[in-house]
Amino acid sequence: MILYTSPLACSSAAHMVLLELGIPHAVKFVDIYAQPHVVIDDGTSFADVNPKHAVPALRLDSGELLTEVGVILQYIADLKPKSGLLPEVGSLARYRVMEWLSFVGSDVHKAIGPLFNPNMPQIAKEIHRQNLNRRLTYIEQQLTHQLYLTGDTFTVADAYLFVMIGWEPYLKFDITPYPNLVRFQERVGSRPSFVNVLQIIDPVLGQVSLPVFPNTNRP
Ligand SMILES: N[C@@H](CCC(=O)N[C@@H](CS)C(=O)NCC(=O)O)C(=O)O
Repeated sequence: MILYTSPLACSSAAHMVLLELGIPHAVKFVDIYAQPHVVIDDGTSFADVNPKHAVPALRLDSGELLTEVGVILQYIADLKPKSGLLPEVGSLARYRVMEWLSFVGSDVHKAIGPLFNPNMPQIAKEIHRQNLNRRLTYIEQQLTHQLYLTGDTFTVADAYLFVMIGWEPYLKFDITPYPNLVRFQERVGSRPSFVNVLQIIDPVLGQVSLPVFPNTNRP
């Protein structure tokens, strides 16, 4: 299978989980900061791969394309059902992970995403930051008595949240008021799968346009 991903993007969670589970795969990097988005190694149009124009996209061995972070994470985890990254089908524990995937996807990810837009008025960014802080406060409470979102076991939902809060230094939202979240970030960031993702994306970082990420572009 082939994972279409972009350095530092939400798709890094899928990349991390593929590595975590040791699932054979190829990676194609997409410059989502170029308009239109291009697949870096061959310069082809990413729209021809995914008409939604977004990473992650997973090309399955059957040739079909799977999209949407939360679904791709579940698909990958289900390839190694005993890994514990996603509880078994039908269990309440699985619905808990899906509940978090949905919350991180719709409430956290989409509160942060607009902060990347250099044309977004400050007042609108402030509203998004307030919404984000409300959600981070909830997560902080959740992490008071447990190591991960659903308990003391790392799941795909943790990988997704981890990548989201990794955007913090670039986007001028601050997680230091949330000590449990900071510890969560340290804990997940020390997993070999994440260290491995960083090593793999390092040479690619210079090849993407990254117009919004650098601190100089902070709002
Ligand atoms: N609904 C999609 C959204 C994914 C998404 O927002 N991807 C961002 C990177 S984190 C992207 O590719 N943005 C480029 C674009 O939308 O043009 C999902 O859940 O996978």
